[in-house]
Amino acid sequence: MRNTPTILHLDMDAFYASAEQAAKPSLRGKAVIVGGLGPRGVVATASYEARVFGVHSAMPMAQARRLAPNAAYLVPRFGFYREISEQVMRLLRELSPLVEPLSLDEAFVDLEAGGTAWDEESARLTGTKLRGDIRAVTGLTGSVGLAVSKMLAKIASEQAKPDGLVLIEPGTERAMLGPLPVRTLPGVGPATGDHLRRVGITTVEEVAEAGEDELVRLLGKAHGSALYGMALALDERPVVAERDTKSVSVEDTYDVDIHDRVRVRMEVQRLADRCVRRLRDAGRSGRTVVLKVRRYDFSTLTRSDTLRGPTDDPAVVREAAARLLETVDTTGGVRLLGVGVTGLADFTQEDLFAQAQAAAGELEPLAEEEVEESAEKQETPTVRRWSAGHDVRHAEFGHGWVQGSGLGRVTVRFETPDSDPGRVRTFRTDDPELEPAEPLPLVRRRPQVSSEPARWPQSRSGGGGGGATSSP
Ligand code: TTP
Ligand code: MG
Ligand code: MG
Repeated sequence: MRNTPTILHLDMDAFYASAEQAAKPSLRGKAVIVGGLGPRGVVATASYEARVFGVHSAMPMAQARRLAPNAAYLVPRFGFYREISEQVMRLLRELSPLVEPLSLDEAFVDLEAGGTAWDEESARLTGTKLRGDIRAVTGLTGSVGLAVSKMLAKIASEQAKPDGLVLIEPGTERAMLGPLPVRTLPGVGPATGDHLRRVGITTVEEVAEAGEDELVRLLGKAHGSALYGMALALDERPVVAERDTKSVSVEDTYDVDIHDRVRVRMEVQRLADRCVRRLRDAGRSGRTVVLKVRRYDFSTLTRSDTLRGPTDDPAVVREAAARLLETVDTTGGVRLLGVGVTGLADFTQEDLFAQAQAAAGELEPLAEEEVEESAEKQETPTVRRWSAGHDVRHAEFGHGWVQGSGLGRVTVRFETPDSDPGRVRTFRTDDPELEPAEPLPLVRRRPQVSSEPARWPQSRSGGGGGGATSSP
């Protein structure tokens, strides 16, 4: 493990909700809740103003409405968030070739590998500048954690929220971790947390005191040892750059959550077989078997296991997937299962990748999007549907967004990211002057930067900072 705090973790603040607030001036400073608005809908996220009422991600939407009846309720716009995410990831890649995105709003960056930080001071400066650049380019805030390892950097960015930066000074890690609840450690979900609490372990310090043998007895070999290591702040996982991931995977979403453990096991076996068929069809083999489980509350876990060598043997993949399943608590029910094989074919370079994947075995919040998105589409009847929050354009009044609709009427608020809060007007849903529109950029590029034609900010890469992007 390195001894400089040069691993950076960035996580955007209340990402979807902040993006909506930036797009809609009338919602700034207000409670905003983004998520599925259908009968099975859950909260994707809530603005910090809405969190005051106790609303949080993965909560059933009905409950959120009871807690915050006056909040603005919006349907997510994944394409829009993805564009912002790409802007953020571009900024990160200017800091280092080693950028590991974990989801749309979150990534690790190895600053040392990029030569952009080598000690505490340079790390802090780089993190501060990054926050300014993100603000300037996207109009949004992100929180930064800096530490000697991925685990600690992520804990630091959590502590920095919202809109802050926390650097964990080398040497203070264990003292800092000690009093924190066990749930802070990656991989400790509600089930493991409960399990540990029942034997009197509630803090990280108590995990460390319990000792490895005791934890292995409680949680099994893999999970127990891993947890013990984390409690001692040991985390050797490297930041792994995204590569053109060579992988094959299959997954199924279930109409009704599966509760029966036997049935879950059967489904995993089925998926493993299907995955291997795809693998063989492509004439490939792979070393790392990945299991994905989305639970009733929308929490999504990914577990992976790297084999000694590449395989396309159904029995081997099935066995690995089954083993991974045993590390996941599914008592509340399962809504999606997936099995994948990665680290395919050309195993010349893939060792590092495979190792990191295996070491990771961590939360992968990716791709909640896809599911919700398709659920959304299925609901769409042939009639025009005006989803709350989506952009529209009116021939006379210009750009706005749908504030609500029903009973043949749609209410639109006319405003843009750089306008003042706008006025509301109501139309018939079939008004020919009203049409769906694309989201507008959140930050208008100022056309006064030297003689360069207006282009995406990219002048920042060369050393010494071209100055174009420090926040106002
Ligand atoms: P998070 O980074 O977990 O949450 P957040 O950015 O909304 O808030 P913060 O980081 O400040 O605590 O997730 C990023 C986005 O992913 C979030 O804005 C919405 C989406 N998401 C879901 O759709 N479902 C979920 O259960 C979670 C946790 C997030
Ligand atoms: Mg976030
Ligand atoms: Mg996140």
